[in-house]
Amino acid sequence: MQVVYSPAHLGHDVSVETYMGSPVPANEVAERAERIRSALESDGGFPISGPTAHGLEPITAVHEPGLVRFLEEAWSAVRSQGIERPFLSADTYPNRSMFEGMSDDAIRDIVREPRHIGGRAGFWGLDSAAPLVAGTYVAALAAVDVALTAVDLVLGGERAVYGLCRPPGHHAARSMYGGYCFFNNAAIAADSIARSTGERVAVLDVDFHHGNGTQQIFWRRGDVRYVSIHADPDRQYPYFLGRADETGEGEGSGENLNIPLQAGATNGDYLDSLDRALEAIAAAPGSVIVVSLGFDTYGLDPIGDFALTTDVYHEIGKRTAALRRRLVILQEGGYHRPSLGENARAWLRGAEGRAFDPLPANGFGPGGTVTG
Ligand code: SP5
Ligand code: ZN
Repeated sequence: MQVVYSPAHLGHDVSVETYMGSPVPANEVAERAERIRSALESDGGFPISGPTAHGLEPITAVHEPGLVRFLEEAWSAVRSQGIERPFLSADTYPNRSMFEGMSDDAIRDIVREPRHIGGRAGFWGLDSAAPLVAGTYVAALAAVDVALTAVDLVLGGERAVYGLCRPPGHHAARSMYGGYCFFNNAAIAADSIARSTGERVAVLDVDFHHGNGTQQIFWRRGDVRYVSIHADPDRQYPYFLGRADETGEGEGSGENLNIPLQAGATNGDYLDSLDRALEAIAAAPGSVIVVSLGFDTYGLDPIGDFALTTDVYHEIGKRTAALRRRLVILQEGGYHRPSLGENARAWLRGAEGRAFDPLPANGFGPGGTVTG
């Protein structure tokens, strides 16, 4: 299987993020993508090539131009405003209750993007745990190019291509970044496929977290079906979206399927949900699936609470490919660094119909048997 990768992600790296206001070791670090790249290189079956530049048009087809401008200017504004911090994170968010009692018209007239960069980050940001640094914008642009190059290869005849996107994308909405995501790589890919083929597209999101950004972008669209299996937002980020009763509106009515799962979800629980998700995808026409692939469902993930094991990723890839649609597979989260390479290799080999073939003595945590 062809792999698309760009070293530009290396410019977006941090050692610390904040969790509920306190500094904690960063989760979404450059080492993640390097672990995956090196495991795929060692496998020998995954030729890696660089992305081609696709410009801003496919990005602004999905994202508000003001968000793009903010991300482009943010780091130089941090410096020119004399803020000596290792990364940018919001100071103040426009909580909706700040405007309680004001009409929508009044809000539109009065509330605008401020000049202070800590306020600007609050205006465009979802949460305080998505640090932005000097190389973030260039890395985020490259991740989109990785996704769109994977799209080109698939539309050019490849059956499945893996885009090693970093930073990830599925929490980024039309006018919002957050959750370690800046541009929504999968949504940009799905929108681009829908526009260039005129076909319907499905997004299958198997990251541990709900892809609130992807859901928001396609909420009213009938041409892109979004199906996600994730931690119940009652207990996990992004907290405010991801429930089963969110099904879309207007032309998008019935096109959004959320499958929330309980803490401790096992391989068997997950495969049952996957079969439901795949049924929903098979029920709509279309020949391409965009996969938002996260490994934060792994049992040892530091921020997830599911119990999946490496062998189940092979099975998930295999069942996804069994729909016999073309696959644009894009990397999202997954934070247990030692297992990332093997988990990615297992998933992608499963999708290709190759045997699991785990590396000897390279199991992490409890072994597991696929059930269900
Ligand atoms: C792409 C992706 O996976 N984004 C995830 C963003 C999660 N942000 C919130 C992280 C909350 C971490 N909770 C730590 C709990 C430690 N016990
Ligand atoms: Zn995630």
